[in-house]
Amino acid sequence: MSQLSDPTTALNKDGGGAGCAMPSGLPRHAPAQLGIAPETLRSWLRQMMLIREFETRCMQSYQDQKIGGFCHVYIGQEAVAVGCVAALRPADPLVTAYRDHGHALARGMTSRACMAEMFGKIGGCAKGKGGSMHMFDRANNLFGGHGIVGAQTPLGAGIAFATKYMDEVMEGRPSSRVTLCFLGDGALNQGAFHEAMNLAGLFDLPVVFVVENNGYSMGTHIERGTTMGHDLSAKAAAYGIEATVIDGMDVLEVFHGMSGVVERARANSRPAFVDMRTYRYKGHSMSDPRKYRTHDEEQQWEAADPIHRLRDRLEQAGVVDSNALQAMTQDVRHEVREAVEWADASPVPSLDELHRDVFVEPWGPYTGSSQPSMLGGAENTPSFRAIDPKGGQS
Ligand SMILES: Cc1ncc(C[n+]2csc(CCOP(=O)(O)OP(=O)(O)O)c2C)c(N)n1
Ligand SMILES: [Mg+2]
Repeated sequence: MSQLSDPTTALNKDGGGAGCAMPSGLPRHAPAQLGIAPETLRSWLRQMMLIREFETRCMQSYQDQKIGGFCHVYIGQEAVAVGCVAALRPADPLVTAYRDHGHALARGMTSRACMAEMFGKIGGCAKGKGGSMHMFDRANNLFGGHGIVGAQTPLGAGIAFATKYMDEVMEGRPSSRVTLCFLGDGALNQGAFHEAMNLAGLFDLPVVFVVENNGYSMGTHIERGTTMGHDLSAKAAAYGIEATVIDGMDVLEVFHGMSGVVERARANSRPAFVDMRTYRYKGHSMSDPRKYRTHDEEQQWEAADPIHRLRDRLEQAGVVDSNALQAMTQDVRHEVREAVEWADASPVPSLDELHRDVFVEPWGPYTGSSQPSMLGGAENTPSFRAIDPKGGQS
């Protein structure tokens, strides 16, 4: 079995039992300590449990044909989203790929808005027009959910350029925000990713590219599809970008490791790259029969379960007891069950929603004319000068 697909190697090397198998020459973060407030630790456990319960109910709802289209669940990877978001400030932007429900919930989207989006209903975060792969939450600085592999990487660089420009050029102060841009290991082979890394390096953009390295792109193992799959830091070295390897099955490791990476990116306004070692327990999507990996491999990773790991540590440290755990389990179940009912009851978007929210509409709403209104063809063409900069039209 390869090193990357062996959790016992990934979790037990490097002393202390908690670090990933570290390729030499990489910066190492300190071993995780429990130096975190008990209520914060409990909230991380609850968030991870919420994501798993949410995903489990999504799978059921998909089978019940309440959810259509593609659906990629995040079960097994919960510690990554929760630990990374905990290392951010609320104003730091986040952009990700299509396996995005966990990021949305960790960032603060309500279970209702997330589930209604899954169901394609108007109560969803994108009014049901995006679905599973397009979770957006402007209030929580979540810029999607993107279905084209690697498409979010230039967006991540662009968002970091925008925040840096706003801070440094428009406000005349140091760059203050760090963008987290998540991608799968499969996206490493997209040209867009390399262009984004190049520009981020050239322009000193404060963006952290977090590779959720679950070892597979659909059914292809990383070593079959990606050069230097055993040491992804080589990709970053080519662009002069610092790389860090983090054990993504341990939320404490993720938080401690990412806190250092994010704060260095903030202080120096420089990009960073993280090889986040993790595993997805389920198939690539709901239609994946999972014939490309062994049951033995899956079981080994499941034994390193991120939720059980935190739960056990918190129990040992006296931060939770069995009553508290039971209450948390019930609470999370109730929240997700209620979200499913709410999503089910929410109306579908009306037909006129088809033309809304597609482009910014400085020339007014779509009128149905075959001639674009800005060319002067439509009867109610507003002149450019009549546009109110505050948003409405005079
Ligand atoms: C440009 C492009 N090529 C191919 C696909 C089809 N596709 C969807 S997901 C996927 C695998 C990506 O794997 P990875 O980046 O490792 O993410 P994971 O599913 O493991 O989270 C592929 C090839 C796509 N969506 N976009
Ligand atoms: Mg992958």
